[in-house]
Amino acid sequence: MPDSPVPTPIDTLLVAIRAVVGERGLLTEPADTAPYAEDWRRLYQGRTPAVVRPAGAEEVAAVVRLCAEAGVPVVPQGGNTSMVGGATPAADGSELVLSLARMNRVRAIDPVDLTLTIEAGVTLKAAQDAAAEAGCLLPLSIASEGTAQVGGILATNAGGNNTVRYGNARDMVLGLEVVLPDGTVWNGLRRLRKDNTGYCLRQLFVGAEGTLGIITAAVLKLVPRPRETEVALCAVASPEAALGLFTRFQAHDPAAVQAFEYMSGGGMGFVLKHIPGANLPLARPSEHYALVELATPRPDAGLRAALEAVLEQALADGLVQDAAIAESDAQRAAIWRLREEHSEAQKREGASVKNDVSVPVSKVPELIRRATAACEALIQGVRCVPFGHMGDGNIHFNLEQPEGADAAWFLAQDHAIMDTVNEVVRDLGGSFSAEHGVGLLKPYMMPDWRGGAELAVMQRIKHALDPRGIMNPGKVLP
Ligand code: 2HG
Ligand code: ZN
Repeated sequence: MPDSPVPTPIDTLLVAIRAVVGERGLLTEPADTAPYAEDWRRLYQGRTPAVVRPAGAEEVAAVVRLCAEAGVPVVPQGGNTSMVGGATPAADGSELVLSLARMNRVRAIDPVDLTLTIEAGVTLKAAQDAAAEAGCLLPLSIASEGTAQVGGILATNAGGNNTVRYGNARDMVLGLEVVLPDGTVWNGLRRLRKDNTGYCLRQLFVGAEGTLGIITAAVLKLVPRPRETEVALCAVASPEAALGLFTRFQAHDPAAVQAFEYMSGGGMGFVLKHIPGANLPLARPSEHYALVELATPRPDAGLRAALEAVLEQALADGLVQDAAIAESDAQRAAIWRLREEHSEAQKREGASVKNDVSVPVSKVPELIRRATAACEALIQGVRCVPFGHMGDGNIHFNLEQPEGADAAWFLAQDHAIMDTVNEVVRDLGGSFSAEHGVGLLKPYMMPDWRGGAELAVMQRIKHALDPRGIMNPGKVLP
């Protein structure tokens, strides 16, 4: 009789994990695990012996405890929409992926307290819908909201379209439930507006990208549902004109501006070319566009009149060349789609290098001009595709490969491109990562940008909470 194979330490660990999560909670077939091992951008091809899918926080805790004892790293994963490889396991197959997808219950909504208690695996879209059903708004909106999950959104402190008015994911968190790297569950699901009791632990886990623990549930702040919403797409003469338009809306009523986005003619061209059903609601294409959304919970606020008044004056003054105001929910969605499909359209056009950067809002036009000139000087024929959240100073200064160029050749220059853009960003007092985080892509930038006391404190915190280094290794810290 042939000898039965000697079980490896991973086999032994998986037997113990299976006993915790059951058959449904463990994927080990390569065909099943493959989608969890690659990032959305396809920058990182990882490998994993298993994807663990626990059904609750206690199961997550038991799995993490087993992994800690075995010294096997864990990569927490939500909707796997990271732009920086933040949820991708290493290529050597040494790390387990822990998916939160089965933990997808809305636990409670309180329209008086304006709170939503929710598990990590709920998609942002489902969370928004739950809030809307209760007559409230969860004021966080990102292009990947149909797939991205609440746990990942909090772990990465996602920003998105409404930061100008409501802040980032961090600003919406009242409480958290977290599984720590030793398998302890910290239940901090408090829903208090005031709670001044020592270090603010929840904010430590928000933005840590799963390197300090696994967020399993959260209490989020809601706001009253808008009663009037207006959306307009404007052709503008320049980034400076877009900024001018933004300041006019802010001067008119800062409490009404819910989003203010910039798009370049190049990016819009990719959307019109690659996204089925995308149509420009303007007479002709422009080199620059602004999308504005106004919203208010006040009844009879007269937002439409305000929008028209600001736009008419801006047209008369030459800031705006043409504008389309949405007349229905369907038209509002169609205008937003032109903006939200930018990433997908860019992916279909070819290889791209992304720079998710921020500068003071007043410096956005200068960022666009200077980074465009610097990148065009660096790579002949490169196509600059700046777009994004002008109202909060976060521009996706993305670059598309020159037409007909080799994708691998272009991608091999990603550090040179990112460093070129970052030089301008630094000069303007900005940040090398505005909302996508650091992930696997940008830890090499950390010593330069966050070195000295800041990085040293981060490393001490990491070591204190995760002395064995099993939580999402290789991400964030160099
Ligand atoms: C967005 O704002 C996302 O649409 C993705 O943050 C941006 O693809 C990108 O660079
Ligand atoms: Zn964005």
